Amino acid sequence: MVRNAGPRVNRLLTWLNQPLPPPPERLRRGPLRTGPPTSPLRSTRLTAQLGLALGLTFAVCFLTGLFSHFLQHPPGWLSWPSRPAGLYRVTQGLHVATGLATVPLLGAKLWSVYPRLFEWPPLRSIAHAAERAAIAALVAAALFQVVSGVLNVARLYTPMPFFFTTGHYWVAWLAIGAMLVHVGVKLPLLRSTTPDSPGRRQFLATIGAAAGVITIATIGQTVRPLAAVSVLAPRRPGTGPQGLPVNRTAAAAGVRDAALDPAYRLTVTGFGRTVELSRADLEALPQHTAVLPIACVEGWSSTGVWSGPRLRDLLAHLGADLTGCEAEVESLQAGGRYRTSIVAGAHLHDDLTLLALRLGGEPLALDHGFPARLIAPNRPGVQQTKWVARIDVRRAR
Ligand SMILES: Nc1nc2c(c(=O)[nH]1)N[C@H]1C(S)=C(S)[C@@H](COP(=O)(O)O)O[C@H]1N2
Ligand SMILES: [Mo]
Repeated sequence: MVRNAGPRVNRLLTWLNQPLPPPPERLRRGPLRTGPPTSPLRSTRLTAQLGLALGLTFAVCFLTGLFSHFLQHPPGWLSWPSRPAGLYRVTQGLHVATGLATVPLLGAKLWSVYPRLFEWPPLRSIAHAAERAAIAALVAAALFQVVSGVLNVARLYTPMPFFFTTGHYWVAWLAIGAMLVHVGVKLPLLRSTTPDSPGRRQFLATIGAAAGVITIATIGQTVRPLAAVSVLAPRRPGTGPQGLPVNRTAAAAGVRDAALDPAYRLTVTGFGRTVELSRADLEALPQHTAVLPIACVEGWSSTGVWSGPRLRDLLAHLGADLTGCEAEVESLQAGGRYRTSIVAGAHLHDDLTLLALRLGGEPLALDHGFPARLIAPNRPGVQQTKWVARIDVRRAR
């Protein structure tokens, strides 16, 4: 077997590299004949250095994105720590910031290589066709990630005929896989000795400045001291009712009447028992204060001073041992993707996990989840359920 492998591999390589017949000459029109307008700025070195920067932003985006995905869809075997309390705020802020800084880098990189689209003949051999197909997949996946991410931050869902989270997650694997192959093939070019382009440094400085401007114009959505200069940030810390931005209002969620109804009761169930508590009952429990951010997956975050009973004290009403349990927190909302969330593991027992009744010392604003909302450390905003109506405790799967 092994002895025969050499000749076989050679035969395969010969087959892959045999010249393909050129396509008919009449297809060779426009830029396929003349090539696109050229620029002396392009060079292998420029393309390689842009590639290095993109490799870095992609890696940070991919890892922080995986973290966000697994916090939101925890596999059964994995239990996330609830501390550091602000960890998710940092990782998701980085995810969105590096994603946005990718926009000018990717644009410059594509500009630096696009004349190759007009190579003739377009496919020289099967090996050449495979290489071009791999690059096409990488470009498509990278553009998809950047465009869908920006649309999500801008909350423009109409152009996306798929569920953003699922599409963005699976295409991330495609992008990172294609990128690793591409890096493997092109790594030697980083040390390339081909002639450099004269304006490379200035061009890189301009692209770097563009990335810097985008970062400063948006990072204030999570870094409060920069909020004033972040003119492109869709949400800013410190704004909105009680100094906190609102993601979905009570009116949009269709819960206004139910939330303001004096007959409101929180239902806590589990282990065959059910307890009903009015807002006055909740206020009579020992109150605790937690300084915690809402850290939205869209990249904005803002700290609040929350107070209310601890979730674990509330569940103690069921009179059962909570070890190995999870709680499903349900809102008054009739539908919608974020009407429920699960609290499990360290989060269930954490001192800072509250059923908040107050924000900044005042009763919660209706849009922040009155009469009661969940707030827990190191957790994405989508899981900080507002307008809580019911908590179901059960053994974790
Ligand atoms: N019931 C319910 N709770 C919810 C949501 C929702 O749509 N319905 N949105 C979530 C999202 S995506 C975020 S970022 C936070 C925002 O909380 P805030 O509006 O109080 O800032 O609430 C979360 N809680
Ligand atoms: Mo969110």
